[in-house]
Amino acid sequence: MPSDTPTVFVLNGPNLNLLGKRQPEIYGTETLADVERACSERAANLGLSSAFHQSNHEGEIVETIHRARDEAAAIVINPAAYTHTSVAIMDALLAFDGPIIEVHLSNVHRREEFRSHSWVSKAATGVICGLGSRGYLLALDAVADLLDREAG
Ligand code: CA2
Repeated sequence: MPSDTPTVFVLNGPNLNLLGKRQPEIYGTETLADVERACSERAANLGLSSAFHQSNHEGEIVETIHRARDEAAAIVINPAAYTHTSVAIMDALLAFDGPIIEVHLSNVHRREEFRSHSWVSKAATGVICGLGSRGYLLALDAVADLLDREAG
C-alpha cells in the first residue's frame, strides 16, 4: 500500500465485541473480526486503508476521534448505544474535517423509540442502517466517492 493511501478509521462502540456471539436474530452471525476483515479487503479494493477500532469506553472513542484529525481522511462509525446518548462523541466528530458515515447493523427506526434519535447523525455526512454488516462496506464505498470528489 503506498504511503499516500488515505486511511479511514472504522470505529465501533460498546458491546460490538459481542457481535456474532449473542442476539444473532438482530445483529447477524458474523463476528467483529469478520467485519474487520471484510472492511480491510473492501478498503484495499477502493485504494484506501482501514484502521479498525472497538471500545466499550466513551472517552476512549472520543480520543480515537481526536487522533483521526491527524491520522485519517474519513471516519466510519457505529457508535452503538452511544449513538443515542453521547454529546461528547458528537462534539468530537464535529471537530473532524473529513467525511463521516454513521452505520448501524439494525434498522434503528423499526426498534424502540429511543433508538430513533441519534446525536451522532448531527455530525455525520451520511447514515446507513438496517443492512447488517454490508452497511460498513457501503460506507467505505461512499467514503471513496466523497474523497474522490474532494480531490476534484
Ligand atoms: O444496529 C446497530 O448497529 C446498533 O448501533 C447496535 C447497538 C444499539 O445500541 C444501537 O441502537 C443500534 C448495540 C450494539 C450491541 O451489539 C451486540 C452485538 C451482539 C450481542 C450483543 C450486543
